[in-house]
Amino acid sequence: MLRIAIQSKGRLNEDSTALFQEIGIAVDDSKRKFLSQSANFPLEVLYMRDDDIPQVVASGTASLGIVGLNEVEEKSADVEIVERLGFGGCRISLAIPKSETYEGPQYFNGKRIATSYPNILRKYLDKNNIDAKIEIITGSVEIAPAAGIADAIFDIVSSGGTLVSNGLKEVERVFWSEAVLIAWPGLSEEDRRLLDEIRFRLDSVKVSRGKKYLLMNLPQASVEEAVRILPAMRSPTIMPLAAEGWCSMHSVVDSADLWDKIRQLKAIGAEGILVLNVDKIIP
Ligand code: PRT
Ligand code: ZN
Repeated sequence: MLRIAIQSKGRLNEDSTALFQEIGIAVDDSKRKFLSQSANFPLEVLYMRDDDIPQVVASGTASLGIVGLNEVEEKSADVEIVERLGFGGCRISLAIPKSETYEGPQYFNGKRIATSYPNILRKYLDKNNIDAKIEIITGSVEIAPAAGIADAIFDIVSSGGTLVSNGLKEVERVFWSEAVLIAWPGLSEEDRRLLDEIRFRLDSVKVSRGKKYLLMNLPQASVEEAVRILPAMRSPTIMPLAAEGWCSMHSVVDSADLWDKIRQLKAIGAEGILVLNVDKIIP
């Protein structure tokens, strides 16, 4: 039985649970439970605070975990980073009161910096030969300058709204993070096999993200041109229509190219174009 630790509540909880659903693993939500077992996959979900996840995976108490890369880095956890999951994106940045003049990292010499990420900050300061004092604060770091506890902060930023509403400006972006799937390096052979199955399913979800399925009617004479416009995975599917000289063509395209492709296809006579969402792609 594979055990995976995920955040019990907070920013990563919903996306982590949704990911199980996308890869067809049924799990209860965490509202009442600490531990729950999947009904259709040999997987047990352990719900906990994100700060504790790197450690329980490094010790093998859980075989897998879903957590922000920032927590893994801060705890220097000895875990395998299996996959980036594409949600929970953020950065950890240095920010100072917006009225201050900033000319470079040496600004921080002799300053006090409040943060919940002292280890990542320490590395950055050492690398840049900056002598600053780190004030460790676990919550509401952004109020530290106004409260006189520190001159600057080193904290997670995503939209930047929190900094602005606290009269701060972001001056150095130090660390980029997103949610990652992590694994205990000592996994048994059986657990590794289950992890491979999870990765296989995750990859099919990833491949299908940002893809659209296109169906259209096309004059037979335009098929060659349409194949050039729509390379698809191997080649587009073409089926004859009852109407003489027409066929139906199916293909998968990147969402980013969708409107460009539609314009080109209309120009060669495509009609009745249908655009559908793609749930999974198994290469
Ligand atoms: O209770 P528990 O310890 O499990 O949760 P937590 O309160 O420590 O963490 P939580 O749920 O806030 O965040 C979990 C993870 O989400 C973090 O470790 C990051 O990997 C990721 N993440 C992504 C973020 C953000 N975006 C984010 N914006 N974590 C925190 N924030 C906070 C930030 O601290 C600041 O207060 O949001 C504010 C800034 O947001 P903007 O949009 O105003 O810039
Ligand atoms: Zn936390």
